[in-house]
Amino acid sequence: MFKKILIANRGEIALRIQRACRELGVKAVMVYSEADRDAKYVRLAEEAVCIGPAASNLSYLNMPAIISAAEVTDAEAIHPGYGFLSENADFAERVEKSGFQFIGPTPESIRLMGDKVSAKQAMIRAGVPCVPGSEGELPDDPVQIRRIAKTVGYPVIIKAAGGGGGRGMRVVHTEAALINAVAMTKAEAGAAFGNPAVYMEKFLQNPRHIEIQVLADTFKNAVYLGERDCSMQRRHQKILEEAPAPGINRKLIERIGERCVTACKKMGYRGAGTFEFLYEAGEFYFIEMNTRVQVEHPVTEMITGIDIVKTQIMVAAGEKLPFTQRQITIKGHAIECRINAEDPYKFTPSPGRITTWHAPGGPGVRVDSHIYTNYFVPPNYDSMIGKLIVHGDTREQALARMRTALLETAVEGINTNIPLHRELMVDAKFMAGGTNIHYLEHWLEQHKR
Ligand code: MV4
Repeated sequence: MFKKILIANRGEIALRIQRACRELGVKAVMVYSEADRDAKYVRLAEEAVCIGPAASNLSYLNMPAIISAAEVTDAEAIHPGYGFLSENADFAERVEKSGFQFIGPTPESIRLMGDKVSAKQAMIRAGVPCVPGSEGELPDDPVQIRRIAKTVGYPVIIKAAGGGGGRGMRVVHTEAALINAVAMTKAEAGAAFGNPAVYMEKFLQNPRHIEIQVLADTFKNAVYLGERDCSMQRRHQKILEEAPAPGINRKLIERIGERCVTACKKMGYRGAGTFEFLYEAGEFYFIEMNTRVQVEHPVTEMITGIDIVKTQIMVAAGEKLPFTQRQITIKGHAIECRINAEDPYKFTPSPGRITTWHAPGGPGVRVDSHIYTNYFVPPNYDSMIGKLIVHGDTREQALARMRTALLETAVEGINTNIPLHRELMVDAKFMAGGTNIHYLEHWLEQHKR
């Protein structure tokens, strides 16, 4: 095992990774921006290095500053967390060229999955079901583009190869709008991602967003840890997640999970990964793969008892996965509410000083947060200040525990989205389970105030 690793992130995930390091007996070096000097995980760390001013570009995205911090502190590996540099293949490459272990997949895997066209082709080769569409990048010839769209059937969606997470896509309903939409998406993609390549898919109108968590080691072992339902979102920002996904046939999940494992083995995948699917009318369609630990990983940890962050570090250190697929069982139900410093209905950010913080507790309640009374939420970063995770034997018990946890939670001094979560936990349709990716936006429209 490593003696020391550097954590190249901030906020709750920096604390989460630090906790995993302590459990493993690994020393953690924290890096922080000037805005994060007073962070709890910086105080708790045996070592911490300031890597620049508040602006992310100059600190958490500053590759030379992070690699220098690893050099001066004699760290052996770098954990990138999520966001920032976590899915930057060039960073992973520079980390390894500088003699450090990148805690994540190889730069080649990150690059393969970062290009959504090559990712989809890899999945087709591995037998993972994908959304019907163009075979690879769209050609330039308008005649051929129209022919592909006719075969796929309208509506179609044009997506940038360099996009992902909802960036660089356009829905097309008619042949009349097709060629212009392709040109517009290509132009935007060229400007935003430096890659004008686009591809086409059948546009699914009312899907759920279901994702499969995988873990792989460097000995060609890979497992899946069941699925998460992340359909409750607004403008591509998830607000709550749960596992397992309500009402989906377990045999179908097993078949898809096994395909994901096959794909990992075929591409020599290492570490934690997430296969994102759209689920509609009883079928799964792969859309993208994330090559990092995700915000919502705790719901999977709660239902499997497996520590995903610890396992990421272990496989990066060259250890074998300490469990086989047969040893992985799903127990009960977990729900995560993301707590954001924002107006609960207008979603405008609400940075500032937290004057009161009371964390909830009790059976099956977990709080992943770096905040404390008197903590100042900086305006420079994502508004998420923590996550409330509950586990229960059944979904109903998990819902009841989340209602209690949200009731017990007190945050004063800033606005948070806790009132929205309290309403969703008693919403009849959410309680019934299985709401789709459009549900929250419709709900907000009907609950305008
Ligand atoms: C789609 C789709 C419908 N049909 N692809 C948005 C984020 C990116 N990961 C892919 N996205 C979508 N791709 C086809 N063929 C609808 C979405 C989509 C979406 C997907 C997951 C979660 C939330 C979403 C919100 C709007 C659109």
